Amino acid sequence: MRLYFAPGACSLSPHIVSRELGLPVELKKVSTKDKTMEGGGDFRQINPKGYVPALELDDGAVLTEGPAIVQYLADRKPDAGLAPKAGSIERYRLQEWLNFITSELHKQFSPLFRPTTPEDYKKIAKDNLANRFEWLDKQLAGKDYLMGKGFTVADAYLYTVLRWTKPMQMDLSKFPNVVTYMERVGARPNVKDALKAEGLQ
Ligand SMILES: N[C@@H](CCC(=O)N[C@@H](CS)C(=O)NCC(=O)O)C(=O)O
Repeated sequence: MRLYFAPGACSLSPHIVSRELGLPVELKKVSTKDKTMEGGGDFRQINPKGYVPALELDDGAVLTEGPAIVQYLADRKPDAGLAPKAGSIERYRLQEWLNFITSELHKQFSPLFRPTTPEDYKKIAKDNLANRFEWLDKQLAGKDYLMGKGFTVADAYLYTVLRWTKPMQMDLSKFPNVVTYMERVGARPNVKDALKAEGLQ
């Protein structure tokens, strides 16, 4: 399998998951700005939507959309427990988290990275995010990970997205459970390895 990624982007989530599962995945670096790929080529030939992550399977099929990719990876090694069994209520809880992260967090961050976004709107987006962090902080009270004791693919995604608070100079200190959570996930050896492989440490 080959994972198309950009350092520190949302593709870090499936990258972490592949390492946590011990699945061999070749990394292919993409420029999200001009859609070129390391070694040459136009990334839009791989994913016409032009964004990472994209996962190329061994039969050449390409899977896109982070929440789908991480579940696909987890289902390759179900015993690892990175996603509950398909059809179980716990699996829907995981999907509830993935959808929250993608729509309520990830896509609120996206305009903050665009130089064309008006400053007034950036402030609104940051305030919306702070409201979500307040709720998230309560959910994390007394928990090691989003689903309880065990690390799941939702944690890989949440960690990836919350890392963006740093470049956006968003203060998380008002959310102590979120801060502790970030330290806990960041201390996982596979997470450290993924950051290192993306040149982020
Ligand atoms: N809906 C997609 C969104 C992916 C996305 O926003 N990717 C960003 C990096 S975090 C990107 O590649 N942006 C470049 C672009 O949209 O042109 C998913 O969840 O996978």
